[in-house]
Amino acid sequence: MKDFDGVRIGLFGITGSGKSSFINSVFMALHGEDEGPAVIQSTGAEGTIILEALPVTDGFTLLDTRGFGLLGGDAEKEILAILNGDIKDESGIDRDKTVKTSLTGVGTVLRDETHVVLWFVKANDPRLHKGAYRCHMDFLRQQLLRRGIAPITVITHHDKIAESQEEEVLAKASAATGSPRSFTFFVTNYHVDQEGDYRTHIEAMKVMRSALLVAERYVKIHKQQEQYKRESEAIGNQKVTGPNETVEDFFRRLSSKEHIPFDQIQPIIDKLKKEDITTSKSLSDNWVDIRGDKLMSDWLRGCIEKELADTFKEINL
Ligand SMILES: Nc1nc2c(ncn2[C@@H]2O[C@H](COP(=O)(O)OP(=O)(O)OP(=O)(O)O)[C@@H](O)[C@H]2O)c(=O)[nH]1
Ligand SMILES: [Mg+2]
Repeated sequence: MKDFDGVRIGLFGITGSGKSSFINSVFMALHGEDEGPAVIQSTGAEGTIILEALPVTDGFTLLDTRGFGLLGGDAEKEILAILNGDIKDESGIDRDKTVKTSLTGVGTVLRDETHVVLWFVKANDPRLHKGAYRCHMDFLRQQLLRRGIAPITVITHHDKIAESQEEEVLAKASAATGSPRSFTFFVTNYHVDQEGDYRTHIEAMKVMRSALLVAERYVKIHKQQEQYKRESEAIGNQKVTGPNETVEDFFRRLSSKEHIPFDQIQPIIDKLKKEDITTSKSLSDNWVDIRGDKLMSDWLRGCIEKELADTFKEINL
């Protein structure tokens, strides 16, 4: 792709959760180096100070971010700015200044965005066990959902917990970040007391394989949305947006407006067609019967309702 530099993988998580160490684990596994390029925390010193973009190969870049004590207004905004591509590298962060970024992710440029999120959690972090972590993640979970980004959770410090605790830690971490179990991984990074071995390599590579799969899917969907947008702009006013608009066109419009991945919508379109609902007008007429359908999340239901109301507002007058 001409307008595309490669996949951008964002690493996020509270300070000390092992983001930089993980980057080094990846570099060591891929390039056989004795140490990686990322700056690790040491006693009395801060870890990652700024955002660091570390190209691993031509195809992908790891974005090492500075962790926060706990998530809050500024931290959330900074993460959104990195997700949106409004902060692309170390030159972009000045914590004394407010970053301007879109809350909804509208108007972002695909090549600058973060295409996949690795969320780092420390297996022995007491906040995970007290449930504080889950509350703090609420806002970001919603934001990632809106953008169609499925976060991958990396539970570091695997060596610090007993095997009997694994199940509980896995359940709590995946609930906090919203990653399914299949996207939640344990990792023991290289660290001072323990030289990494082949297990660290394998764990790091498993995470990277999933990250690249998720990123590929994200980029594909968003490319497709950009193309739909261009096409519908080209067709311009010729497009029927009134009562005869097809359900496909209605959902295509909604998908590019609200950044909804089209594959979340396709099953709904298929079902509507089976029920002979082929235009946005018949969707509107039959909405009372359809709105309870389990294929729709509450958020998507709200978006459809709003769009139907907007579409038929003028006609009903
Ligand atoms: N035992 C153990 N220690 C680890 C592991 N991963 C990281 N560490 C140690 O945890 C500390 C913090 O690791 P970093 O990689 O600097 O954490 P970070 O998330 O990059 O921190 P910030 O840059 O401040 O956000 C360092 O002392 C690492 O050596 C692990 O899997 N097991
Ligand atoms: Mg760091």
